[in-house]
Amino acid sequence: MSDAGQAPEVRTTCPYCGVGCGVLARVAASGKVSVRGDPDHPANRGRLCSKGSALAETMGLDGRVLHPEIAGKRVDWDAALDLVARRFSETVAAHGPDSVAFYISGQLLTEDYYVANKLMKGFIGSGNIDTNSRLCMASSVAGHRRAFGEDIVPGVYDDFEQADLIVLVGSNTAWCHPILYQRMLAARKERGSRLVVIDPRRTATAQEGDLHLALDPGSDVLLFNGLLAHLARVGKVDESYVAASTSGFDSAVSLALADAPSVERVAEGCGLAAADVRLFFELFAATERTVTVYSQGVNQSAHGTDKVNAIVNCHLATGRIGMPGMGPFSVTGQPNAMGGREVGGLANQLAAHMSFEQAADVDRVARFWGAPNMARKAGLKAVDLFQAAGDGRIKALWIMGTNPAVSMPDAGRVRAALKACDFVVVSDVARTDTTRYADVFLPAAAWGEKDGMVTNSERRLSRQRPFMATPGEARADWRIICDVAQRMGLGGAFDYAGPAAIFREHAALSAFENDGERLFDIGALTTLDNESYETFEPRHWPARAGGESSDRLLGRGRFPTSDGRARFVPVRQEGVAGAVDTAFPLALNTGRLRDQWHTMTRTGRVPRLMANAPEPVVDLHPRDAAANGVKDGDLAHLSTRYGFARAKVRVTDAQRPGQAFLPMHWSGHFAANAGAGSLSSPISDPFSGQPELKHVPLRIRREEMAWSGVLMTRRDLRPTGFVHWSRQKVEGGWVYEFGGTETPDQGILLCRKFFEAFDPGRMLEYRDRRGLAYRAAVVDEAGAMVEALLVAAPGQLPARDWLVSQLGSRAPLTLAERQALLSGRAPVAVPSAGRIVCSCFNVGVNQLADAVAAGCRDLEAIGKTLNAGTNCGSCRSEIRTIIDAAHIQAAE
Ligand SMILES: Nc1nc2c(c(=O)[nH]1)N[C@H]1C(S)=C(S)[C@@H](COP(=O)(O)OP(=O)(O)OC[C@H]3O[C@@H](n4cnc5c(=O)[nH]c(N)nc54)[C@H](O)[C@@H]3O)O[C@H]1N2
Ligand SMILES: Nc1nc2c(c(=O)[nH]1)N[C@H]1C(S)=C(S)[C@@H](COP(=O)(O)OP(=O)(O)OC[C@H]3O[C@@H](n4cnc5c(=O)[nH]c(N)nc54)[C@H](O)[C@@H]3O)O[C@H]1N2
Ligand code: SF4
Ligand SMILES: [Mo]
Repeated sequence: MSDAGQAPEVRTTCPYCGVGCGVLARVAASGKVSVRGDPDHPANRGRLCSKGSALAETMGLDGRVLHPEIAGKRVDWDAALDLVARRFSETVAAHGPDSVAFYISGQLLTEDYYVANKLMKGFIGSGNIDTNSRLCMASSVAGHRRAFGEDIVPGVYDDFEQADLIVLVGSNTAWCHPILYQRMLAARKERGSRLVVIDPRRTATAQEGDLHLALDPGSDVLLFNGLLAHLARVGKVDESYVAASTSGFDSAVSLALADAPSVERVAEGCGLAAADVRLFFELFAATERTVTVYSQGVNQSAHGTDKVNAIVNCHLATGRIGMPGMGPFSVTGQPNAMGGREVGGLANQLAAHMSFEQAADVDRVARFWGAPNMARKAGLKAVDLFQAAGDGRIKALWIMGTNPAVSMPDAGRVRAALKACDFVVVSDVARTDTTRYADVFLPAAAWGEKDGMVTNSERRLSRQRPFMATPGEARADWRIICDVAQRMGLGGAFDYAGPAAIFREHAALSAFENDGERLFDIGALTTLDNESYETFEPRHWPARAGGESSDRLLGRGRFPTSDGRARFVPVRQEGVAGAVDTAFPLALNTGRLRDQWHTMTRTGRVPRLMANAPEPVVDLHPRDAAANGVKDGDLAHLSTRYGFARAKVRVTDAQRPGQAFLPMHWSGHFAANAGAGSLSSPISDPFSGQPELKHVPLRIRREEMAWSGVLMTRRDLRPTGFVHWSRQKVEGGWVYEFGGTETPDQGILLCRKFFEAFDPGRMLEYRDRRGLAYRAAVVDEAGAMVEALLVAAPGQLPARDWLVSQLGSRAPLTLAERQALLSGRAPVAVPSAGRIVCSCFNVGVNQLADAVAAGCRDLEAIGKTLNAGTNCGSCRSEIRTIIDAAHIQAAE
């Protein structure tokens, strides 16, 4: 009987991005996990992207921590929970509620989030609970509240299929919301809609666009002010809508006209061609069904809230909001970023879309919770919160489901703060750069084990359901939080039978004394019994008790402001935060790669997800590479006013002159010093507190390396003492790249330390006479290769594909192969696939180039020959680039 027949498939939701795709997961009797897209889930209708399709490969216990620890030593739950409760209680008693804080995450389920927020804001009595959504969504939340009076995303995903124009602003949708992007492309094919991409880089998304505006970093307000002024000039303002449903139009337009008086001035200020700007303005003006999608290029900015309002102003002026195919659309990043906003997880929000600014709201939440110590004012936002932990104002900090030692800007200072803080608790599923600073580690249940609700970008609630037993002593986050609350003497308010009970309370709070005042109302779900919670089908909010539920919001009706009108917010283009100067002449932008998720705790352990971008790389324009004396493949030293990092250089004209791009993903678990957070600036938006992660002045130089090495091993090692290392997961083990500034001799000595653990009888070694090259290998009892090490002058390392393949094969070596180990040459010619482009079918650049040379001229032909690009579609734009590059070469 096949594995597949043995266990039922469980319907759950992908734990990565905010698209919120439905997943069907199953564990076979053999323990093998399989996943596929849920054809009935409305977000993805059966499709998954590269990360979602590789979920089964992340389910092993590699890297998991399954027992509580105090000071790095295993303890039982009672000891850990008692200590956390005692230290938090004592600190509050001695120094007041504002001396403690929680820093939580959009990885948490709604129920976890709800109880964490209730504990801090209602019972400890402080607003000091903030979340990584501060780095992610805070500007959109602030912009929505300024314009609509409430944090509302008006649209739904169907709008992407019903629009005639989609404007993507600061969003690399092809890589970061791949299934939405596929839906947009499919719709474009069908209805001929246009795609405009506004991003300083030529991203995979921009490559497919009909128009790419590679604007100067941070100049979005000017562009959208220019658009508003243009709409006013050409009579495209919907006067009756503006009069009936909005306020503040005149002042917004006069400021826009002053800021952006002509297309030419906009073009000049944004670094764009006037013809392109005009084309965009005309398209927008002429197309009723327009959706403007935005994410981190807008939010992660010192002027992020103004960028959001500059965009929203244009939709209000045209009345294009909340109608089919129309509206501003902030796409969320994390799986439950939206759920976190519902429960009020940000330090300046209250639960259920209520706010600290309204005394009645504070009072209402306090009464609902029966809260004895209701917080009355907003708490510290992430950047300030870590600052306070560093200078002793926060004395006890509990971090859940996020890795701030890597992902916060000015991360060096955040690590120093974690070290300085008296008491740090970390709930995580794995060991991370942050858990190193934990006085107490609490092992949480992971995806596949945990049970609860998430909400995606289009306000659709879906269930995450367990399909595996929770291993070791790991516990669900909501339970850990309630366990601590109980030990703090708050038992009654935190005594839940399970997530369904917490969810019902959350639903009840949303409807409590809510007579249509707050659009976030899921009162209909207050009566979900355990069974209907179990079988819950994905649905949008609002879901009012007894009322009609709707999908789109804010269409031609009232807004949740005091006068029922939406507000235009007059905004002006400000200079970018931290201008470049002669000391730091480049601008560093940071963001995401196609196949990695954040700090790589899961995706970094999957060989096929590591294969597309195996090491940290900084992208530079050819002009800047030349001006700074670096070439393609060199190791570069990057520094900003906040810290430094090292990465390989890739020279590409996808970057504009003056700008560099470094992915945000590499933590200390994957490279020596490649963290973007160590370079990024903590300067934040004054309204949202969201830091400027997309722009920081940078200087770059070549790192003079004297030797380089590569270690292929089955072991999961954390090297120390190297100037540079990074590692890549492959089948059967890991490949470590090393580089050093010491003499080659010393480099060899450093690398040989890895082999001290092995019986010399199992080692084969070769050293060239001049002492510049060294090769060694270790075989096991069966004669299969366990480890191999190559050291040579930079650029002189022999090919390693064959050696790497030996880690996966584990077959005993023949005599010829043993000799080959040391010669560094494969015993038989192995055609190298090259860097992997299609991670679903493991197809590399070399194979693609061969196929193009053999006559494949389009994606379809490539798909037929190699399968590449036919599953998740995430690689299609890269394949197109390879085809186009071959054409250009052929034409020359
Ligand atoms: N593969 C993958 N997907 C993910 C994630 C992941 O880690 N990996 N994370 C998820 C999360 S939490 C999030 S928040 C989303 C983020 O999704 P995105 O926002 O799409 O991702 P980023 O790469 O951070 O940034 C988007 C783009 O903003 C551009 N940009 C920089 N400065 C400016 C500017 O001044 N103006 C404009 N218009 N654009 C600018 C950058 O060049 C970049 O291409 O992705 C989600 N999806
Ligand atoms: N320079 C730069 N920095 C950035 C960004 C950028 O573009 N540039 N983007 C920012 C953005 S938008 C975001 S969202 C952040 C993301 O940054 P982080 O939140 O730090 O990223 P993750 O790696 O997702 O961290 C999640 C952690 O939670 C753990 N975890 C997973 N599931 C669970 C669970 O169920 N319970 C518990 N307790 N733990 C769990 C994982 O093991 C992991 O350690 O990074 C931000 N930082
Ligand atoms: S687009 Fe990919 S990462 Fe995002 S939810 Fe869907 S499968 Fe998961
Ligand atoms: Mo995010």
